[in-house]
Amino acid sequence: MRVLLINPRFHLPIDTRTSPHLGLAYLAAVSEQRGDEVMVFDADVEEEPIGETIRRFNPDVVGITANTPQVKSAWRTAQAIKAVKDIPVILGGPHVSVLPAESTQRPEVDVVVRGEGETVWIKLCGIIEKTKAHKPNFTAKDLLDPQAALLDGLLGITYHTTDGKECHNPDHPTIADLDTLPFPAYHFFKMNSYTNLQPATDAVDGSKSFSVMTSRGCPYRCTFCSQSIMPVKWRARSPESVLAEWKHLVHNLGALEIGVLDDSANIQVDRLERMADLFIENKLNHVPWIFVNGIRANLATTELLSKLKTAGLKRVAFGVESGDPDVLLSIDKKIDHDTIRQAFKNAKKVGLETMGFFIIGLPGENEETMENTIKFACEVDPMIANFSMMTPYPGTKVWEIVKRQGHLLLNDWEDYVFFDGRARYELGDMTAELVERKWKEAYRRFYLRPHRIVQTLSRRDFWINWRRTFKVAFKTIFPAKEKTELRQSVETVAV
Ligand code: B12
Ligand code: SF4
Repeated sequence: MRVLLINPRFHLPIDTRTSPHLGLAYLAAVSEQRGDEVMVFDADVEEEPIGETIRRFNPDVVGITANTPQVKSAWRTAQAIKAVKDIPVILGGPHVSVLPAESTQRPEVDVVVRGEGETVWIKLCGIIEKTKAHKPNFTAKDLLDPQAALLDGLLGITYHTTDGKECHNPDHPTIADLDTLPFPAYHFFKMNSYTNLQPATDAVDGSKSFSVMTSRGCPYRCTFCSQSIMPVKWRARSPESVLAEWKHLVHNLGALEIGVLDDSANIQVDRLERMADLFIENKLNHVPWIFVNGIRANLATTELLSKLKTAGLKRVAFGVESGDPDVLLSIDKKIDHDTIRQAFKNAKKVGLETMGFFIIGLPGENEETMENTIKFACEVDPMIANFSMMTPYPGTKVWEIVKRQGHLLLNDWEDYVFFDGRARYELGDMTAELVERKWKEAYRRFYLRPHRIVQTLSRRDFWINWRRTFKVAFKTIFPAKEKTELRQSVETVAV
């Protein structure tokens, strides 16, 4: 079968980086393994209108990924496809996994695959292929025909039959052994069109920068986190499987940096230690790698971090979220500030770069708690501090709290991003004005401290990326007057 996988276009309010979509890379790999002819259409880097691609490639089935701000673009893409050819259009990804029926009740969407996608996708493609073989004039409608009941037994999907009945089949079990998955199929992506995901090294472009997932899921349930796609059960690949992928990336694809995307990479410390040993034994530790997401601070010992550094780790991130003890307790992060302080100290002691994630505007916040977060960020002083404006994604506890007690200021999925400087809701005394002011203040106060400015200006990658960095900063955090002054002073230094 000809299979088309799509990442629909979505522009964040700031100029972010573009990297190949790992979920689609896995789906492309399992489709290829099944014997399908695969094409990936990443609208972020494609020039051709989707209708043209459909005419040219003539797929038998289309899969579209959708997180919350992308879902409307996914629907528009599905409409454009259906206008050319009535083929099955399948949606998957974080947003539609939580609100599947919202999509399947639309005529342009046939089926939603909920959660981890590989197994269900393959089974669904098998059903479509088999039906097509017996029915030369097959259309997407045949798949949803209640008489034919083709999808009745397929777990993990939601669809509306042609007579309008919503079918929400039970969840599909997760993949028990992640080592059985093929490596992500990057050869279907236009690798030269990407930037690196989160720069670990200077001036490396997307064709040499790769993402790896060594485990899936997270045993925690922080109230703000959209953990809908992957279940509570944490599953890890064996160190040997990760090593094999690492070798493939370095030796076959020429990787110059690697980002580990796990939600909770260090749940099993001995697994990470074994991985580190293997990287060292196999002389792969010259390639720098980073933890893109936070690792658990309570398990970040000096011994572990030091071994990981020898294995090539360059940067480690910790999800701090709040500097206020009560707010930290309320979000179920199950960590305390002393543990976080110690983790940053350990990382700095062994010479790792550090990154901290902070949130402004969690439920229960007021000026004082936000102030505590800014102060704590300055105290632990990571090399990169990322302050997110709290955005309540569907399926999270915060979403429920805001719906019940607050006043949501958003009514368009395309606004569900956290970098555009606008508050997403008001709750009790927490007004939009307060959240927006403190969010901007957080960036200004953290990055405009004198020692911080000196540190930033002395980094080579800052000078390589300074135009982009300033464009982002101007667009997001600085008021007009400061923008002009800052631009003038930096441009004077830069020329
Ligand atoms: C890396 C990452 C990014 C990268 C994206 C890189 C890329 N091109 O993919 C960057 C930094 C750019 C990014 C940005 C954003 N991200 Co992000 N990101 C992640 C992260 C950490 C890993 C994604 C990943 O690779 N997962 C591993 C793969 C295997 O899983 P997957 O992509 O979900 O795909 C699987 C299933 O979902 C399913 N599936 C997915 N698509 C499809 C399609 C079909 C047809 C089928 C059948 C199945 C299927 O099958 C796949 C294989 O099992 C996730 C957290 C997480 N654990 O997933 C957050 C996450 C996806 N991001 C999230 C958010 C909120 C964002 C932003 C909106 C944040 C912002 N800035 O405002 C933006 C949106 C950007 C955009 N343009 O749309 C949320 C999404 C919540 C939601 N309801 O939408 C997540 C879940 C984090 C969280 N826990 O809250 N992100
Ligand atoms: S924020 Fe991190 S620790 Fe908390 S639920 Fe999400 S992935 Fe797990």
